[in-house]
Amino acid sequence: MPAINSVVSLETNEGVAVIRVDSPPVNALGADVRDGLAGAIDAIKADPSVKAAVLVCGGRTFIAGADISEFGKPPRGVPLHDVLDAIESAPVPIVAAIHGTALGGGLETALCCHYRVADAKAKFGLPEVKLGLLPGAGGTQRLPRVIGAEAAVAMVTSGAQMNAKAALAAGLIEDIIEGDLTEGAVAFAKRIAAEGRPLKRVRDDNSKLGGTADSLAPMFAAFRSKNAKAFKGFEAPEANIKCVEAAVALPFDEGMKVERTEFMKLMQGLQATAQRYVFFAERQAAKIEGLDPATQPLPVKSVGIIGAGTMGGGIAMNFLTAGIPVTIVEMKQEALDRGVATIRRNYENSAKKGRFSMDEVEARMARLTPSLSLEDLGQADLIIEAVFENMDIKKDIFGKLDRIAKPGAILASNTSYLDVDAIAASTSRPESVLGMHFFSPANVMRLLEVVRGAKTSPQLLATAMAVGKQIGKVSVVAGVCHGFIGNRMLAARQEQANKLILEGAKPSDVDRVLTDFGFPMGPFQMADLAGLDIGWSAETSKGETVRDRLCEAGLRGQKNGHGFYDYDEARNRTPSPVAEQIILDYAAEKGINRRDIDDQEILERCLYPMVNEGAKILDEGMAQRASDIDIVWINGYGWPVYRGGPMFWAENDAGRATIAEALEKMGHDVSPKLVGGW
Ligand code: TC6
Repeated sequence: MPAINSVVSLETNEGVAVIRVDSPPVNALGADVRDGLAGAIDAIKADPSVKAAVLVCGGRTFIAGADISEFGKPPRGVPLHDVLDAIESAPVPIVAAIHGTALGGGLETALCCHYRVADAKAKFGLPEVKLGLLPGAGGTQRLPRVIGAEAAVAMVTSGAQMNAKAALAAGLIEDIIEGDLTEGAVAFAKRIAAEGRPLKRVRDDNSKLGGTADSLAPMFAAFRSKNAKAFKGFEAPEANIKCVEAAVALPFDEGMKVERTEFMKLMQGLQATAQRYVFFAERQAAKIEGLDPATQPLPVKSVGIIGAGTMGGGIAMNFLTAGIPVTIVEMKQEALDRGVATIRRNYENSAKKGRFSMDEVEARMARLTPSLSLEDLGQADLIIEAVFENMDIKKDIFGKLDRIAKPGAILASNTSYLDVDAIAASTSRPESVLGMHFFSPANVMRLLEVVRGAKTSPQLLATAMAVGKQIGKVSVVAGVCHGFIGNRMLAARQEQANKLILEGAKPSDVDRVLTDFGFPMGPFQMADLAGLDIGWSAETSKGETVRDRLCEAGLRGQKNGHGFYDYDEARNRTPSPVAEQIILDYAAEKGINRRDIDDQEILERCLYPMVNEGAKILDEGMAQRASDIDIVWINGYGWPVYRGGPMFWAENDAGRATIAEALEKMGHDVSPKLVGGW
């Protein structure tokens, strides 16, 4: 095809010009693509033989958006708005031919074309909100003019994708093409040219908005209040809503000005910087430093799981859902039956909510083989142990697995704290052993810490990371240390939280400060939810900690309605006077002087030591990079994504020097990396 430049080509046959973008990996709208598109439109304008054009992409997807790596850098090439204006005002109809994912600037480009067709698997979305932004290339003004303001506001504030069938029903595309997409789109273009169909410019058509500013005001108000909790702390959703309101209330060009202003505000803010950072950090986390590029992950076609409790069952669901057969082993029939029944119930509940069919429930359950014998795991490619956190039990199991598992099988422990090297030493093949630490509920939480032992083979590590991706997890490599990345840092926060309530802060103060910061819950709400009696027993309790005393007084957390908080039937909570008295008595007994503690001190004492621990993790090489730590905290512990993770926050918001100085004053041992940078 004749090239316009290195990534865009143009070829005209029988009056139809085909503009083809080929810019791997995802045809993002970088400067070359924009220049090429502008060049192609100029060429079409100059060629009177062209009666219609098709815009199509090579590779795995239609344009997947603006090139995020250009954001925040000096502008290059033809601006996107100029390219889109040129497409929209072209003298002949342009048909977008969409496959893969038309996202962000990609969908905005398609919305400037006069017609849109797609293959049956195509998906459409404006995910800018997930980057702390809004679709700033006319998306907030054009989408409502195509699918209506109500559907558009939901789409731009969630970033959710629409499939081809729904897009056809919503009027976002004109046709679904069976067979070759380019051929189908060219045939479509010829037809509209022959029929002399008009150039449909989305900007000129207000008929689908669905109402006026007045008539739609209650819809916007209801939308805001329904989503208030989900949008809390985020700046981008409200900016997106304002723009869709402007699309309804104002002429197109005026609406575009509102969109521009709101876009620039977001683009210059810290939230968008943080969310963009997280986008790349997540992809970076998948990469193993120093891995020989020739290393290929091994195929994992069957999985064994030891333990059918909450963790084991949740872990099993990941694989069953991804189509991988699982053999799940328990010691007693009753526990096995209970575990299998829980998996079935979870799937049935999802099916009842309409997420998939009952047939799908049966298909998933059919991949599950319950067993009472470890011997049944002999053929599994990957075996994950998810039993009680006890080193002796784990060593015993791994000793047995060493005898049973086939050569080359991955032997993984779901331990959250224990020494993976010591577990590996109980086998004759430590190179086959690693940690796969899932987070509860394991079928829901996105994080997976893959713990690399001293002797773990690089190929097995690569396989575990690939498996994580296959089951939809965000996987992060961690080294062997107590609590790995996440729980090790959590312990630093918990230590301070426990001290704060003895020194004068209330548990509800600590929780409030952290939820105001953006965490979904604070440490004491979390303790109540998990159960105060985890790891506690009446026989061995020595009343040494506040938690021991709460348990001794019968407070167990949410499960019995009493913990740091009292809970009513609807799980509304109020601070527990019993717990408060226990804390006061404990502090008095230990001779701790109570004082007023302000919110800033709570925040600093909870978060600064966490950052310090993160820096020590880097000092020791227990995480590959600071951004991996951020990915752990965002995906496993509810760190607000718009604050970019603890290490990003330290670097770009709180300030490393400020944190180091404060920690010094608090008497902490400050990490060299916190002072010198990571
Ligand atoms: C926007 O459009 C704003 C418009 C307003 C302007 C005024 N830019 O995810 P994968 C890279 S905002 C640059 O592993 P998948 C990615 O880093 C944008 N690079 O693949 C990775 O690079 P690596 C709105 C990008 O098949 C490689 O491509 N659009 C971009 O699992 C492969 O990515 C979005 O937010 C980009 N836009 O999923 C869409 N996208 O190999 C963001 C990807 O060097 N992208 N890369 O690590 C996605 O959601 C997914 O990448 C996907 C493909 C669904 C397109």
